Amino acid sequence: MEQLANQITALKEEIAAWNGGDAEAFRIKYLGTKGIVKNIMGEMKNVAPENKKAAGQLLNEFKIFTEAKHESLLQVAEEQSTAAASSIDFTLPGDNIPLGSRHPISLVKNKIISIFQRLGFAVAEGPEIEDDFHNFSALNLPENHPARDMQDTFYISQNPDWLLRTHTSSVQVREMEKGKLPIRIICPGRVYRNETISARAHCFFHQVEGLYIAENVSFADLKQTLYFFVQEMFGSTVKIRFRPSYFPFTEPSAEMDISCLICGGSGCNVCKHTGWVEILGCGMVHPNVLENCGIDSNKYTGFAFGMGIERITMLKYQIKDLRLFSENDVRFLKQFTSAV
Ligand code: 2NM
Repeated sequence: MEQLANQITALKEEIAAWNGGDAEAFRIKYLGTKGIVKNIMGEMKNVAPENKKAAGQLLNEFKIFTEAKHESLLQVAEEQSTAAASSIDFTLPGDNIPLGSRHPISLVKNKIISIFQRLGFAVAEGPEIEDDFHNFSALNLPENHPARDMQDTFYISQNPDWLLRTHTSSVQVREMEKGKLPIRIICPGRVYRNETISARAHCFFHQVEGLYIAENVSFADLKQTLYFFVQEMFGSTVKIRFRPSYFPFTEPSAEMDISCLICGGSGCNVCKHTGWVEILGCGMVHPNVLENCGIDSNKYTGFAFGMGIERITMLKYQIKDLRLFSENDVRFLKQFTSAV
């Protein structure tokens, strides 16, 4: 009993002398679940029965003493932090945060959108993870169709039916399925291909695809729409030409070229001395696609087109390497501060 009293007296001196401001360290050392107070409480079982009452009082009083010290340490800490806060001068000017600029892909994408919006096209968006039907089968690309080889992509191991979309046509399939006609939409977005990365290819890029479905839509409507687009995009002197091509989702299909912006058509490195550069693919929507999406192909016709935003941007700004778009080097990005 006397030993316990001496021990408590020594501890109280030690506690009274605690000057460290760290209230939490104090709590852990004395009041924690493995702390000194808890520990010394365990001594009760060694006290003789006639001394139990006195020892209990002593220990209780020690506990209250320790808790009061902890309380005062907390209060000191609180006062100090209030003092620190009130010493902040709110009238000082803030730090400058440099303003970024739009990515060239975004600038060109927004320009394309605004041109088509003036022709009455609405913007439609959809998921980047698609199922096989919306990305391939509905677009007249059934399983084992050889044209699927040109659009190898990344598959989701969780479900073999899921993949990263290879074009935004999948968004157009979703719009056609809704069954609300006529449809006049453009679909900007990121798409994926399983390609070896180089200056001219990447495993992802950005597209804008367009779709117009109504009664009596013709190839002449397609030509006029795209001619308006390139004049707005590249200037009124630009010329266009169409070359026959093949896409499974359109018939007939065509590739559209514009006269070379660099040499004006006389021949240079950019146009490989042909005077023309390819900018997009297009065609009349295949009747199978319309039917796959629940649209009566005897009543409705439509045109569609698709272009790579990177390609248009490279032409517009004379950018030679596709990889620059995704490296995020500020020295590259800050060159595109003004709107196109
Ligand atoms: C292209 C070229 C030609 C196209 C077709 C469709 C749909 F959904 F209507 F079938 N969407 N986009 C299309 C047509 C895309 O990209 C080079």
